[in-house]
Amino acid sequence: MDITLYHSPGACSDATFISLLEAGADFDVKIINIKLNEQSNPDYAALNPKKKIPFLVVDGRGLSENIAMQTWIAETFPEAKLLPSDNWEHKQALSYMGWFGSGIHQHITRHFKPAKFCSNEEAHSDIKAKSKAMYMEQLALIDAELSGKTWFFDHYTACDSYFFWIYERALRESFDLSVFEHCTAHNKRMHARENVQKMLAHTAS
Ligand SMILES: N[C@@H](CCC(=O)N[C@@H](CS)C(=O)NCC(=O)O)C(=O)O
Repeated sequence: MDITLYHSPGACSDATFISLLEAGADFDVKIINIKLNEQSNPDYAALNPKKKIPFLVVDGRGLSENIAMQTWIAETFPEAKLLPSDNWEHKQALSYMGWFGSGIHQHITRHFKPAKFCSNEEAHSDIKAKSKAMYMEQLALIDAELSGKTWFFDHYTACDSYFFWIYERALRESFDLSVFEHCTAHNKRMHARENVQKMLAHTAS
């Protein structure tokens, strides 16, 4: 199988990258640096007209959306157990990842780039304040979910890979997340994981 991950270091493709490593997949990484707006380059836009990262190409076929990629990785490499086997827990895992992707990611994006959503500069500080408050509200819910747990389920899953990025990206917006003790402990455990360190080393190189 020929697998290529289109990745921008620090973007939500970090989560896909970690899960591919956790799965033991043999894959190539192609860097599309969103800080340089490379997702808008004609060659990349032809491949992924959504002009977003991550994008996964498997044997010539492309897949967008982190939740779909995470599910594909888990189901293609079942021995890694990246999704729970119990039917209800499996759906709970999809629910978590759907929440991360559509219920939380957007708040970080609005905080990072308010100008993308509103041309009135005077409103930007308000957008930032509100998006930060909405992010923090969601994190409080996740903190409660993680209470007493090592991972989202009784073993490591793709949800842990994905949440790592949700937490880390907010740190780069200078959000003080120390109030969320269970999320913070989860982040520490993630940093101790070999595959997270490998992904971060790839980013740094
Ligand atoms: N719905 C997509 C969102 C992907 C997304 O927003 N990626 C960001 C990086 S974290 C991106 O490509 N941003 C570039 C842009 O919006 O121009 C997913 O879940 O994979």
